Order: sequence, then structure tokens, then C-alpha cells
Amino acid sequence: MTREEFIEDLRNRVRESFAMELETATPNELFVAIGQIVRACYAKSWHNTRQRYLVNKQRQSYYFSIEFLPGRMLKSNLMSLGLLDMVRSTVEELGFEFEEVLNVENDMALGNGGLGRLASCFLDCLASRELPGNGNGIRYDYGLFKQQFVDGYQVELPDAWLKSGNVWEVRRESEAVEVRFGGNVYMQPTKDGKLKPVAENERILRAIPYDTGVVGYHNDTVNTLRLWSVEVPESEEGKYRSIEERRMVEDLTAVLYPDDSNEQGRLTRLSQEYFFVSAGIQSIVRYYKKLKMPISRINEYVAIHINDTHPALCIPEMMRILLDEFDLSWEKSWGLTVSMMSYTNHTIMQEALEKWPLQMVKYHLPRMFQIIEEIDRRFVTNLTGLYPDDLIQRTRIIQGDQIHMANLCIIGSHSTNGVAKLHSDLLKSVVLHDFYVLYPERFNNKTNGITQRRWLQQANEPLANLIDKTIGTSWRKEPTDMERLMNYCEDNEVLVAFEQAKQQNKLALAKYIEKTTNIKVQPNAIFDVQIKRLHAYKRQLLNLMHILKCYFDLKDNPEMDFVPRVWIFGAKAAPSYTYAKAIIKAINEVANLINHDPIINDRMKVVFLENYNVSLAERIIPAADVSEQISLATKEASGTSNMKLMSNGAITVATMDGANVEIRAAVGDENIYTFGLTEEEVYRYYEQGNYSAQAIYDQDPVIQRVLNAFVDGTIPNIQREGQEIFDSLLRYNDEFFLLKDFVPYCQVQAKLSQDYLNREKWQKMSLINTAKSGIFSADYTVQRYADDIWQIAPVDLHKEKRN
Ligand code: GL9
Repeated sequence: MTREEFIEDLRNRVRESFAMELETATPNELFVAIGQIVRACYAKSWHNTRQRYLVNKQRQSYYFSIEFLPGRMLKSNLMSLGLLDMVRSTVEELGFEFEEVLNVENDMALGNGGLGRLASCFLDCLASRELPGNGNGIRYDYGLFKQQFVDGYQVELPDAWLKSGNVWEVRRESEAVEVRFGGNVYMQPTKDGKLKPVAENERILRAIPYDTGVVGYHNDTVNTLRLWSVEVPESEEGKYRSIEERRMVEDLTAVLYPDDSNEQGRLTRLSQEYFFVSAGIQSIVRYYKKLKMPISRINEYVAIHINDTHPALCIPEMMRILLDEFDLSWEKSWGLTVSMMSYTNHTIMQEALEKWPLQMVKYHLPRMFQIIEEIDRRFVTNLTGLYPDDLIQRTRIIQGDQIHMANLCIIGSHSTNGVAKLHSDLLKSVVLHDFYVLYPERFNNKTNGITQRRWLQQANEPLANLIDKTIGTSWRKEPTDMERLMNYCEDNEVLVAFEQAKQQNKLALAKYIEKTTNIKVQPNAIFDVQIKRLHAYKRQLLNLMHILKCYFDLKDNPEMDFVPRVWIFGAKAAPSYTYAKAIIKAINEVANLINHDPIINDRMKVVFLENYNVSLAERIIPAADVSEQISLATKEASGTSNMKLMSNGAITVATMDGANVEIRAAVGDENIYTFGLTEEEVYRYYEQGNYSAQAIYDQDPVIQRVLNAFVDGTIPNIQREGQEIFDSLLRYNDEFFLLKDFVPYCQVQAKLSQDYLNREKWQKMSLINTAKSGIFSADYTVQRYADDIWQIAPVDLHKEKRN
């Protein structure tokens, strides 16, 4: 597309869609019109990709996830299509602010955090590697809540992201399917002496797919993210007597559950899970029928991935279709199902392991229940005599009155993986050890990754351009090529240029901070960043305790040498998680206290940015000097903000948890600040039960002063919250060992401050972090899933041309 063609197209679309002339258009109209043009640009490739898969009978993978978190798509699509520079300069020449146009787009925030963002990075990388991989999920009418602070408290507002339409999606009316809930199922004998399930009084819902193209980077691959929305089918209209009854049904895909790990056990959530699973599996099977292959070979063409346990019903739903609709035997159906399914575990936090009340499943999903019962029965029968009874009882799916979804996933799939080395090892040795005894060959590790195209190339153009200038552009497709930066570790010119790029990003963030919070920050201070969901185990409170210590040090000794620092937080708390909300309130009050204290004289600033989301992450990450990854060892399965920040040259302050362990191995001990309890030490405390927070408190006057600040009025306006926090640390014995890790944490922070003054040393560390970050590209992660688990490969793009 030439510049002239683009302007012509833009002019026409603004005219046709809005009855306006280009000259009078606002960023809103421009966004929609450019979005339409971009979609038109990849429409043909999208169609061709689908055709290619169909004609080649391509084996495909389907990534089932209850969350996807793509963020904005205009800039990334323009970039993938190679149109970004032309469109940007043209739009600016026409007299518009390109940034403003980009900012019109609502984030697509159909996820809570790492797990949902990982799913989106994976889709991007699958397309960019020309791998036939699709996404399957839910089209929530409301995404993750918008966060506001009122008097320092988190307030949640609805995210009506679809209000002004969605240029990227295509509603595929003709591909709707029916999903059935409730009713009774009984077994009826057939003529040939078999038993067939017959259902009556079911509630039938219509699932409509909305497809979004996932555009590969500089290739012709456009894969599909399919999200399902609920409707009442016409045939069922009569069954709903009241508007409320109908509303209940339509509410099924209304909102994303805002809990990042706590399962609330709500019926709507269970229904959501079955809804998108059943719709997705049905649409896969219908597609497979088009290939005209026997059903007994479906496992050669289809790989289904269960992203955490939320889509676990994929297993019984596939069984249902093979048994009830294709009349396959149980054994044959089971063999096919297990060979198609694979599962990723994303956390070892006990409260996040999904369990459903047996009665709820039995009543609302009776056929699913029958099948799960039979899977469980056969599991027990097959193992009895071969393994100890207690092991069988611990690993079976139905225990007491609950259904254990992780157990279902492991038993019903051929692969179970964790998301970082340490996490996968813990699954084998502790959390899922019993299963490891049963199925050692099923367990494997797939360390998470990120896409540097969004998180570096797109979010951090100053650094990306500098990398291009230094080592060429190949890293954009082959991220490990960034290693070549290692040749410039001693090159002063390059180091200074890196520093300037960082400085430019810090300036931009400082402007944003001032605009949104009225806080003025010094761009030459250390920008110390902790961005992630707010959770006790992630220990934002430890960070806050260190801030308080610095504050007291300065108060006591205002003349001391102090390297200026800006602490930047971004975090949402689950609306029902009162403890996490108390910490938000406390951080905000400490910020207020410190930011306005004349003695501090701007040497410390604490900034809690509202409404942390993908777009805000894209602003913060390029400007970070320091990356806080300080979860208690064993608790963070992997983390992914650690990888994004590292890529952008931030230095990590890290516990030996999740992927931090692999980051340290990559950059070397001297280019990361590690501290804190190790996995072994944490488990030793658990075994011996001899941790005493009170004892640590009693012996350490600094800790006393920091903790007392929460309850003695030093931090104003946090009576209730301060007490709750104080009690969590002393009365309830500090579940996440903050007091134990506090001193070593402060020590590495002091070291870091000193090192920051040595600009050359710091800049070199920063460069090494970027250089070594290529291995954390999700390009490689999805390639490993493709090779080891899904067995999918790129289509030979030139095959059709040759034929
Ligand atoms: C998580 C883990 O907590 C993270 O450590 C991990 O990086 C991601 C992706 O594998 O998965 N598991 C989980 O339930 N969440 C994660 O971030 N929670 C959210 O997505 C909010």
C-alpha cells in the first residue's frame, strides 16, 4: 500500500462510515477508519491461512483458555504488516497526533494477569512462527474492572470495552453451536443391546463465535482467536417466563471473574467453563468432519491444550461427543481423548487448585458428571493392586463430595507441564508427586516466555532502534540474536547511547506520572518498578517496608548520602481480597506521607499508578531501572513481568523463585541482585514448624519501627488496614516470611543504590540483561510446545505455488 492509496482509502472510509471529511475527523473516527483498513489488509491472508490449513489437512493446536489479554491491537497489527512507519508519518503529516489515535483503542482485557497475557503472547508467537495454532475462549461483555483510587482505596468500575464497537472481531453467525445445561439424563437400551444416554428437559443455549485475526510478524500467516458469546436460541424463547430468567442466561458471558487465583465456586463460573469448552470442542469436531477423515483418526489432526484447569471439561466433553455422537467404544474414545489433550499447571498455591462440588456438577451438567464418574471409576479399578490404596485415593478425581479438576487434567491428558524449571521440579517432587509416580513420562517443563515484538520493539522504540543500529534487525525474528550486544559491553559509545534511550523513556514516563497523578519525579532518580497483581505472596509489602526504612533513615539523618529513587507500583487486587486492598491503601498513604515531606526534599517519591493494564505496562517497562521480583521462593510459578523488564534493560532484584532462577543463570550472578530464603529453606521451615516472626521482631529495632508505623499513627489514615497488616505479620506469624527476608532485602537494595552511581557499571549490567533476554522469547517457548507436546509444524507456504 502506498501513501497515496492509504490517504485515499482513509478519506473514503471516514466519509462512508461517519459522513465526515478527513479534515474534520477526530482521533476516534481515524482510529476506526485505520482499523478497518488494517483489517482489510490482512483479510485475504486470513482467509488463505484458513484455506491452507484445510486443504493441507494441517494438524492444528487449539489453546483453550478462560482468559486472553491482548491489550491494544492497532499498533501491533500495523507493525506485523510492515505498515507502521508509513501510516504513522502519513497520519502526522495530515496534522493528527498518531499517539492520540492509538490511545482511542480500548484495551482488550479479557484476563487478570500473567496467565491471560501468556496466552496472548503465545498466539502472537504461533502466528509469527507460521505455526497452525488457534485460541479458544470467552467474549466477555465486560473485561477486567477498571481501577480507581478514592482516598487511597481501590474502587472497581466496569470495563465496557465493547461500547464503541470492536473493529477486529468478525461475528460468525453460521458457525454458532448449541450448548446444553441441566435436565435429566437416563440410559436407554438400544436395539443392539447397548445403552445410550437420553436427555430431557435440558436448557439449550446458543454459542456465537467472534473471530479475531492473529497477524504473524512479516509473514502471511493470520491465525484465529475464537471467542464465544451466549444468546438465547429462538426455539427456546418461550421457555423464559421473565426478563430476569432470561437475563440470568445472557449473563453467562457478561463478566470476567476478577479473581486471579481464588476460586469462588460460583455456578456462573462453572457454566462459563462448560460453555466455552463445549462450544469449542463441538466446533473443532465439526471442522474435522470437513476433512472427510474417519473419526478414529481425529487425534492425528487435532491437539487440544488446557490452559490451567478452567477448561478441564474438554476431557469429558470430548468423551461425550465420541461416545454419544459417534458411537465409539469407551476404550477407543479414551485413547483418542488422552492423546489429543495436554495441560499446563500455572500455580502451586493450594487455594487456586480448582475443585467443584459434586452436586453442582451432577445437577447442572449431568452428562459431564456421568462421564467424570466413569473416568474416576476406571482409574481406581485399573490401579487397584498395582499401587498403594492411599496413593490411589489421593490421586482420584472424585474425593468426598468434590471433583478435583487438576486430577482430571492429569489423568485425561498425555502431558502435564509447569511454567519454569523450579516450578516443574516442584510439581514432580512435591505438589503432584503422587501423579509423577503414576505417570513420570507425562511430566515436563516449558519455561514461559514473552514476545519481544510487543514488549521491546513496539513498546520501547528508542531502545529497539538502537539495537538495530548496533547489531542489525534480525533479533526481531530471532530474539537470541540480541546476544550479539555482548560484543559492546565495553563500548562506551554504545553504553552511553543505551543510557540516553533509557533516559528518554524515563522522561516520557515522568510526564505521564505528572499528568495522571500530579506528582513530579526526577528522571535521573532510580526508577524502581513493581508491576503485577496484588497478592500477599508477591510481597509488595516487603517493598513498602523497605521504603519506610529509607524514609526513617532520611528523617533521622537528613544530610546523609541518598541516591534518589522513585518507586513505581502498578497492581489490581481482586475485589473480594481485603488484605490485598489494605496493602494498596497503605502504599497510597505512605506515598502521600513521603511525597509531601519537605525533609525528604524529593529524594524519595512513591507513585502508585491507577488501573495497571497491558497499555500501562507498555509505558512503564521501557522506563524501569529496577525490576522487583521478590515473591517468597516456591510461590511464583514463573512470572513474566520479570522477563519483560529484563528485556528492557532493567536490573532484577530477585528471590530464587520461578523464572528468576533462570534469569540469574542467563545474566550471571554479577548482573542481578538476589536475596532471601531458598526453596529448601522455605520447605525446612514448613517441616520443622519453627518460624517465629515475633522472635525476629523482638530482636530488630528497625523492623520494630517499620511495623509499628502501621499501627502507631506514623502512617496516617490506615487504622483498620494498618492493624490488619500488622496482625498478618505478628499475630498470624508472617505466612510469607517477610520479616526473615527483610534484612537481606535492604542489604541488596543498598548495594544497588551504590552501583547505580557507577554509571558505566550500571549501563553495562543493563546492556547484558537485554542481550541475554532472547532466550525468554515465547517464540522459543511455543516452538517447544509445538515440537514436544502438540506435534504441529508450519505449513510449507510454497507448496500450493509449486502445485
Ligand atoms: C500465573 C502465575 O502466578 C505466574 O507466576 C505465571 O507466570 C503465570 C503464567 O504462567 O501464571 N498463574 C496464575 O493463576 N496467575 C498467574 O499469573 N494469575 C493470573 O493470571 C492473575
